[in-house]
Amino acid sequence: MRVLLVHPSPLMYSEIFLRLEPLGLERVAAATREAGHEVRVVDLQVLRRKDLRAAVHSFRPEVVGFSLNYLANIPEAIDLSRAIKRALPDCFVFFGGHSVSFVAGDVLRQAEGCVDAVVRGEGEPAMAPLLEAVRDGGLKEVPGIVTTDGWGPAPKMLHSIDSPMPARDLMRHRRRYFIGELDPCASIEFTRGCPWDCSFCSAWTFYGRSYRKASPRAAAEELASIREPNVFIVDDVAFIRPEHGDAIAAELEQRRIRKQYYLETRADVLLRNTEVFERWTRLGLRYMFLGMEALDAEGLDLFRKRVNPDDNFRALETARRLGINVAINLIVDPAWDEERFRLVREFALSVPEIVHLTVMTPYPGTEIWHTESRRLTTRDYRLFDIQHAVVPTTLPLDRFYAELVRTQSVINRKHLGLRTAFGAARILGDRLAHGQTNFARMLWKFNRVYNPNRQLADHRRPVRYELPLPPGAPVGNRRELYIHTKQSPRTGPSPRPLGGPAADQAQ
Ligand code: B12
Ligand code: SF4
Repeated sequence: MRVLLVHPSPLMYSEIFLRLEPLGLERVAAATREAGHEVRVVDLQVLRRKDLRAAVHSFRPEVVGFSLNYLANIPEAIDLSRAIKRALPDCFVFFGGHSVSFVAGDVLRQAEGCVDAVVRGEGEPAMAPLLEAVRDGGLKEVPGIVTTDGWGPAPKMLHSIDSPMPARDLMRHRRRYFIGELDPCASIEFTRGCPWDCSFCSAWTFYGRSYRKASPRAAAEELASIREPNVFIVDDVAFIRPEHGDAIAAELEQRRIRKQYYLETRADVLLRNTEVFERWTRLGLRYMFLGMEALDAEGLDLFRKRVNPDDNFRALETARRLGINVAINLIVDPAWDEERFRLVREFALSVPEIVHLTVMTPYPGTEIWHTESRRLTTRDYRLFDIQHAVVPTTLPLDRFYAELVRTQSVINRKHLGLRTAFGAARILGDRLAHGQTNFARMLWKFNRVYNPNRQLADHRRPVRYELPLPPGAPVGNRRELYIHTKQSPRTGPSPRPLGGPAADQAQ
């Protein structure tokens, strides 16, 4: 069959710092191709709407699948599906990906017939049975499927993440993927899942708290096949198992592969497995994202981060000693007042690291979606991008955004000041000389995008699609939040009709 896979547009507030290849969709594309189908991919992060229209008209897909890892992209994907159905009424349109897996039934209802199905969970194992069913019938039997007729069997999990290898060859404009000065930048996955259970995060609920590792040889072979000099390791927490990080490093050393790497990890993992990170600095590890989340013990307990402030600060010292550039994430609680923002600015200016701020947001699939007692002030999907406040703020909303943006720009000025002093000009010159303009654009765009009035105005846009209401009840058994469970696929939730607005959360 002719299958077109689409990744939606980038979210405005993250596009400044990064734009990365859609690895999940590339893996879904690879599984589709392996099942004998003809596949094309349109990534709207780097292509325009008119490119999608052109692909629909020239390729005339029989099936179109959208990747929806981000809630904020759901309205865009529904509108695009409607347009595709208008152009090709017989085309089977479906959604898959992280976030849509938690709100599948609601999204189908909101799409009013322009989306035929949502596939929950990992996409690779679902593609062959799905396409067979689209052609020959039997949709209800596809693992992970949800249609307006009800739910199919539980989603299946990949046995090994070694294959299929992402179909990177299908991506146009690969040079547009970058993260900060790593421009251009590819992505790779060494492990899948996370064994922790932070209350604000859905990474562990999606994978049912499972954790899988690529074999070191497969990981090294994949890295060897990547042309870009820079690589973002997408793992939720890199190098949890030191022997795994070491084994991949050994394979790379043997093959003499050297690139520059960016990864995400936790403070306690960095402290526990320092030698592995040190070994990776010799292979090119340059940047690290540390989810510190809060500066005090109370905040860390609230997010069930299972780490203490001392470990966080010791981890920063360790990273500095290893010469790794660190970006720290802190979660802004909408309850913060001016004094709290001032303290955060003071902290951010006192450390050499880059401090990144995200606004505490209850998402479907997280525990706080169920337990957060503050009422949502909006259910507009587009505002669930962790840059907007979706629960009541202590400060009036305009002052909250003014403080947030002020803090972000103070931090950004510090960052740019440091980079100018220590070589941004050189890096910029080097990238431009190689025709890479992503990093330069990032430096110029900040003030245009980060603007309190703009953020406030985002709340006033007419709303067409809304998130379901959170159930607002304590979570009895946390396994009920999982998308993937360790049960056999046949014993998962049996086919059932679509329920009321909170039906997906009850799942
Ligand atoms: C890497 C990553 C990124 C990369 C994304 C690169 C890209 N273009 O896709 C970067 C760093 C850019 C990023 C940015 C952001 N991210 Co992010 N990110 C992740 C992370 C850590 C891993 C995703 C990944 O690549 N996994 C590996 C691949 C193989 O898996 P996958 O993409 O999930 O794909 C599988 C399934 O989802 C499914 N699937 C995916 N697409 C499709 C399509 C079809 C048709 C089908 C059938 C199946 C399917 O099958 C795939 C294979 O099994 C996840 C956490 C997680 N563990 O999922 C957070 C996560 C997805 N990100 C999150 C957030 C909040 C963000 C930001 C909004 C943060 C911010 N404000 O800066 C931005 C928004 C970016 C944007 N849209 O413009 C949240 C999503 C929250 C939500 N409910 O919307 C997550 C869940 C993290 C979290 N802890 O809460 N992110
Ligand atoms: S925040 Fe990080 S450590 Fe916590 S559950 Fe999510 S991915 Fe795991």
